[in-house]
Amino acid sequence: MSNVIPKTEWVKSWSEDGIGWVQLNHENKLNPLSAGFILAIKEATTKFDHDDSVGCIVLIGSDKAFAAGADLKEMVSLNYATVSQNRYIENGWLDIPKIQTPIIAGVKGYALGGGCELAMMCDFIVASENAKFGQPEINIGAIPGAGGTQRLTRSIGKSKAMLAILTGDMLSAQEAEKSGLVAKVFNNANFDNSLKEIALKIANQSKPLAKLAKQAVNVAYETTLEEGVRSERALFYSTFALEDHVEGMQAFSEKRKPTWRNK
Ligand code: CO8
Repeated sequence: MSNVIPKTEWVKSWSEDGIGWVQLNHENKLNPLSAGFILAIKEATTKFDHDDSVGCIVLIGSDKAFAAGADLKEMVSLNYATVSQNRYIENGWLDIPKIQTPIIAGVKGYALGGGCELAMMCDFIVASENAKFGQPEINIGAIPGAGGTQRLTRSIGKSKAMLAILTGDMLSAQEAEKSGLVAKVFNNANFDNSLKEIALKIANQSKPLAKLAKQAVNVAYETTLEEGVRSERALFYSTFALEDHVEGMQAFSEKRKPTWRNK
């Protein structure tokens, strides 16, 4: 597993109207996540994070699955020494939450195990009505390892997270929306357009302002309320240093739409 080569052939990426699309496109439509696959996903998303023309990244899978978890055909050959020495769930995985550009997970079908964890690393999840979420690792002799016990608990609370993780049962899209794991569910026919509409709205915001807003929300995940409010205030003050702050204020008083300069 050392010297892992990114499996770039399993990732399709393109940009359009300020949106950077990254599609998990494994020959197995369940998108099993191997070490090389996650590195390729990291490369594609990081590239868009450094692209000034992209204001929103969207991670999508196939109609059948966002991703059905770690590649069990790869995992079966691993042992304690190889996973710990080769940093199995560090290379690539730890880079996705560091992306500064807003990033949405668009989930159709299964988001299980590492697939659910990858979706939860994005800023929010939009799901189609056929989506299914879960951390079924307990059924295959493991437990979640890429943040599932932590992010799912923070997202849906201890009781529901315990139920999902200890039974391995899946949550429907509707349950996931009701419990706060998913921001919006759209029916299958409207999903692609609705996801694009949300991404477009974000991509058309001032890019530095969107990044500051994302940073401020993420602080809520990491720290106490007092510390979070202090951090938010400092970030809020920093918006006054932006040309886009002046433009936003002027546009409001002149009753027109702002023209963002992204400065
Ligand atoms: N890895 C590798 N191959 C898989 C996986 C997987 N996770 N899931 C399915 N496949 C393969 C099947 O073996 C099958 O292959 P083949 O045709 O060669 O027999 C093919 O994909 C189709 O699968 P099914 O016939 O099972 O398809 P169904 O539509 O009947 O069922 C399910 C779909 C429900 C998704 C079912 O395949 C399933 O339960 N898969 C396993 C899901 C799972 O347990 N995921 C958790 C994996 S553990 C994990 O994610 C740990 C995370 C740690 C961090 C990540 C580190 C990389």
